[in-house]
Amino acid sequence: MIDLLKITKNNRALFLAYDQGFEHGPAEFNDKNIDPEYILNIGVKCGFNAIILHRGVAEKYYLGTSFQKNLPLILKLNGKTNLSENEPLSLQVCSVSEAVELGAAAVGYTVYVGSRHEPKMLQEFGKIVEEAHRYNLPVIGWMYPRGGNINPDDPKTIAYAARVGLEIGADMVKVKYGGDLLTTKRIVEAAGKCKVIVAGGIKTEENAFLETARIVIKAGAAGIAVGRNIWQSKNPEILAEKLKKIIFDV
Ligand code: FBP
Repeated sequence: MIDLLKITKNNRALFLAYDQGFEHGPAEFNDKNIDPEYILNIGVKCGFNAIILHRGVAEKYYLGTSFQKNLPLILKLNGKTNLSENEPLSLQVCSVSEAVELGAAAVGYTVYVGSRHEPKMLQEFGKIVEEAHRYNLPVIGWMYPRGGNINPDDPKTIAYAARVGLEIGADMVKVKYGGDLLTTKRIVEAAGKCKVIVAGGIKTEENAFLETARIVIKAGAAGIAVGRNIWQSKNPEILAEKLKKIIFDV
């Protein structure tokens, strides 16, 4: 098995997601968080286990800087804008070897499970798993049900997507929240030895977000990958401290 030591602590993880500039566009940003350096500073100061970036930001703001010494990188290898049609297809835009050159400690790839284009993404993801594992790099699958008649929030479909992550060889899957304790437990069971990280989602009232984090950990997930709830917060440091208590103080 590939070890996840560089991006976890006691088998748990808190990741800072900052791939939204690609996936959602600058409409998500304000004057501060549009600057990748602001986000990288949060990542270091708050002790995140890793930051999730696309290649361009990694190359221009991370590579060869002090951030690289203090904050592991998860490099996203595929991406799409939110301007595309409702049968999403996200293909590879960066290679595994380039991720290695950029100092990545792990790579990530989104599969829109259930999309008409699912076979292309599964095939590409399978090749990425093979290549990354040759470098001993952990692979994280963003396993998101999407497209056609799919309900992206149906916990059974999320569990199916998580299971596909295990079957295809991912070391971790990043999934949307299942909605409650029982459904999240089932998602974790479905993923088996493939660890489960739950995505943060849109900015939510802080106490409600922290309660979700508690449920996620109680259900046996390894942690959370949070973006907007942290960097759209007025006080990211305080929220990150609270999240770390929930995730790491077992
Ligand atoms: P957030 O915490 O901001 O939701 O980030 C998690 C994430 O998975 C990002 O990595 C990704 O860009 C985004 O959500 C995708 O969101 P959506 O599936 O809604 O486009």
